[in-house]
Amino acid sequence: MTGQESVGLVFKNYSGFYYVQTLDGQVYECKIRGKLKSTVVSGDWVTFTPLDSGRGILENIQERKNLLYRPKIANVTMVLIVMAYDRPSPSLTLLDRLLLLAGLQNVVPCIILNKCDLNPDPKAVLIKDYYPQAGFKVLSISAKQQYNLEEVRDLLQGQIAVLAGPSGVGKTSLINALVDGPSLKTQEVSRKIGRGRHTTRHVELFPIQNNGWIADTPGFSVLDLPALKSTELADYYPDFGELKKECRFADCLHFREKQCGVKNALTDGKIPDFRYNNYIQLLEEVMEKEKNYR
Ligand SMILES: Nc1nc2c(ncn2[C@@H]2O[C@H](COP(=O)(O)OP(=O)(O)OP(=O)(O)O)[C@@H](O)[C@H]2O)c(=O)[nH]1
Ligand SMILES: [Mg+2]
Ligand SMILES: [Zn+2]
Repeated sequence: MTGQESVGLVFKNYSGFYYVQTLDGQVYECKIRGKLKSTVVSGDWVTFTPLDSGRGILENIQERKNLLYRPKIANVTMVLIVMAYDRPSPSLTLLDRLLLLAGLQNVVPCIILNKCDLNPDPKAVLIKDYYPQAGFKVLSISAKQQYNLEEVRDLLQGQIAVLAGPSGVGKTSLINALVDGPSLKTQEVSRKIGRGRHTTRHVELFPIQNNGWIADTPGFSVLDLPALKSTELADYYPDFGELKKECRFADCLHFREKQCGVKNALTDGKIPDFRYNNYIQLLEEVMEKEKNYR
């Protein structure tokens, strides 16, 4: 064994090799040391012993800030929730569910409206009109026409980000558009496994200029909620924040209670019906789960 240990980020794990990039941009193909029992995943910061010709031995995993399960990836700081202007028409229920999940994982959500080269579906218009004032970042982009990609790159600075959203909204197209040029990963993938694109079996983080990383995910439409108290659900709604002060009860669920600030805002049209209805749907799901914990 030669030299001292180095620190780097695991960005890909493929057929027993862990690909680690150091802060100065060197890439090492690492094998795992036998004593290391826990599973190493993409997004893990690790210490490793560099060997010659770009190889290394992975020694230890540094403490994780979080661990997402779908996709399995560590230390995620941001999720780009992608919906399309049209084709497919946005799912507002999935959007609100993903925003809640991001909040629960302590990950910053950004809403990306892709395909802004198309005429917006009415639901895309609702997203553009409502979510910025509700406290969420919303960006209109076109992966196909390379519109507003600089803003996405800026967002990703210093982040480990994952993409989320339904199938067909353009998540993979966005990665391809962001990670242009002779990027290390495509060369590596095609050389190693003889295919142009990665498969869904392993999670790969792709480098974005200025020290950001992003992972692709296959599209999905339903996600389980982790354990959560019904009284805490509204904490994940920044748009309910001020309104809650007008609720009569401190533990108001904004559901069947009278004198509720959130329900008043609904009546006044300050909270749109769809947003409130999605909240109630999630609330009922949380309450149903709560029963099982008792
Ligand atoms: N008009 C238009 N079409 C786009 C844009 N971005 C992607 N598409 C098209 O949308 C379709 C789906 O794109 P993908 O990138 O495969 O979508 P995805 O979200 O990765 O889908 P899954 O992998 O199934 O989850 C493709 O036909 C793309 O060419 C865009 O900005 N504008
Ligand atoms: Mg895809
Ligand atoms: Zn209330």
